[in-house]
Amino acid sequence: MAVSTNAIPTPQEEASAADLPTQASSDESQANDQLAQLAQFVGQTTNETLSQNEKRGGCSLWNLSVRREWSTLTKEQRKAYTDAVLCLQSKPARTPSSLAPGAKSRFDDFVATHINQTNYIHYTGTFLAWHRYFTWSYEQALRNECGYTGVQPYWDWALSGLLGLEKSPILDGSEYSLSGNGEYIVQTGDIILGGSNGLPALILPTGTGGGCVKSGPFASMKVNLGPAGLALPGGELEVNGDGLSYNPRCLRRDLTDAIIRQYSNATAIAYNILKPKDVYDFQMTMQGYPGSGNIGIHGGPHYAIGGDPGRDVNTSPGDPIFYAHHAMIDRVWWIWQLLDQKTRTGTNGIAGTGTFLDSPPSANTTLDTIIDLGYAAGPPVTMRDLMSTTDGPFCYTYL
Ligand SMILES: [Cu+2]
Repeated sequence: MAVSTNAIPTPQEEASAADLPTQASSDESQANDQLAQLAQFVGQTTNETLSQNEKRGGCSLWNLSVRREWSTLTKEQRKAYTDAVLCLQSKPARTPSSLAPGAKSRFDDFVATHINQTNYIHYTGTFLAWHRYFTWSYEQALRNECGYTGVQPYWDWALSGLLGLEKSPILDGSEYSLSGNGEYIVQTGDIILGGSNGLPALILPTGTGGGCVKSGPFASMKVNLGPAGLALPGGELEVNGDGLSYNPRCLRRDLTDAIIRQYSNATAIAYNILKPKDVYDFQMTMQGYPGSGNIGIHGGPHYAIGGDPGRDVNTSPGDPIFYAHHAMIDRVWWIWQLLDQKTRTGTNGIAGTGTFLDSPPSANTTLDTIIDLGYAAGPPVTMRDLMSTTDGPFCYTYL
């Protein structure tokens, strides 16, 4: 068969800054394409800067690790990840029981640290960097303490919105997922957030589960800590003291497609990357401006998982999906940062103070602010160390 002689071989498509989208498409599939284009461009940028100059932590193209979406992992890779999580849940805690009697395992050390610091790491200047360090430290624990040789996977929420949560590879309940929905139970009333500080309450629907998770790798896991602020259907808040005592119970989930589709679809993600020009707007859009009626792309998946500890901001790392969710949060931040690397990985890439919505008022977060994960992991580092995924202690990128 003859081949046309004037056929020009298609060159490997190089993403250029000039071709990047500037505004989120309201069309879900176009927004997905925009996100892929942005991720490709910043991935390229990451690789270029790595080959150009020396990085503080010695990060190079040779030791760079690549975080991937759950559904792109092989079954063996998925199993290796959940096996390592189960291993972490079987190792004894380092947190003294005098501080957190409920922390029984190394997995719980992370939950206890998050409970302890909840009011200092959400709606603060440290939110993004703290959770970046937390997720990375968890990944390191899986690798160094449980023989995991893979990388922390992330969860593309838009994909789950399109497929439906229960049909998503990450939540389908199979042995190659992070377990799935909880058993169906009758739930009465909606989830009601806020409304106590003069701002309008935000109403969220319940989902299709609500009971204990009964299949997949985490079918028999015990949630030991919390709750410290669990939103229950009907509007009650369940609090068990400071959340640090021993309170073993099953992992509950209440998968809610309507929530993930409304708040964390591809358009919302692209909007969160393209619209905010400063980090204050970026992180507030992501967490939801209080009173705006929007819980943001960060809140969406937390509440779409639902259940216990899914609806408890304090105890949420008690559900193993927390880390894949926060890897995606980190990926969105990584994309946003690299679209204006100089500004967004330095002083001007930080906004906010050390307390939840600056209440009570506290000092501004700076590059010198110290982040300490307590007994979960160490060492304490400064914000300066956490602003780049390749220049400092970290050496990873995202596909
Ligand atoms: Cu958090």
